[in-house]
Amino acid sequence: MKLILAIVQNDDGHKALAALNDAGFSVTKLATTGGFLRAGNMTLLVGTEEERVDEAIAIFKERCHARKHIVSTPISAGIAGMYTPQPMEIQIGGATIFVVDVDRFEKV
Ligand code: 2BA
Repeated sequence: MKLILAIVQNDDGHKALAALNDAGFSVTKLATTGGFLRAGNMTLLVGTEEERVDEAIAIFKERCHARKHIVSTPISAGIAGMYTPQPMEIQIGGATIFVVDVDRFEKV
C-alpha cells in the first residue's frame, strides 16, 4: 500500500480529482497554502496499491500543468531598512508528488 501526496494548483486539482475518482481511486482533498507564495493550493491524498501508483501519477501528468507567475519580491535598496519591490518570474510546477510507504491500512 502506498500513499500519494500531490500538491497541485487549485485549477488543475479539481480536474485531477475528477479523473482520479473516475478511474476508481479514493481521494481526499486538503485546502493547503504554499509556504513561498503564501497562496492557496490543493493537496490530494491518494491511498492505493503499489501497482496503481504509476497510473495515478499519469493522471496528474495529464491534468496538471506548469505555469509561470510574476511575483513581487522585496529587494534591499542598499539603505538600511529600505526595500523596493522587484518583479520576479517563477515557474509553479504542475504537481509536486510524494509517494510514501504505508505500514498499515485499516478501515474500521
Ligand atoms: P510555494 O511554496 O508557494 O512555491 C511556489 C513556487 O515558488 C514553487 O513552485 C517554486 O517555483 C517557487 N519557490 C518555492 N520556494 C522557493 C524559494 N525558497 N526560492 C525561490 N523560489 C521558490 P513548485 O516548486 O512547483 O511548488 C509548488 C508548491 O508545491 C509550493 O508552493 C509548495 O506548496 C509545494 N512544494 C513544492 N516543493 C515542496 C517540498 N519539497 N516540500 C513540501 N512542499 C513543496
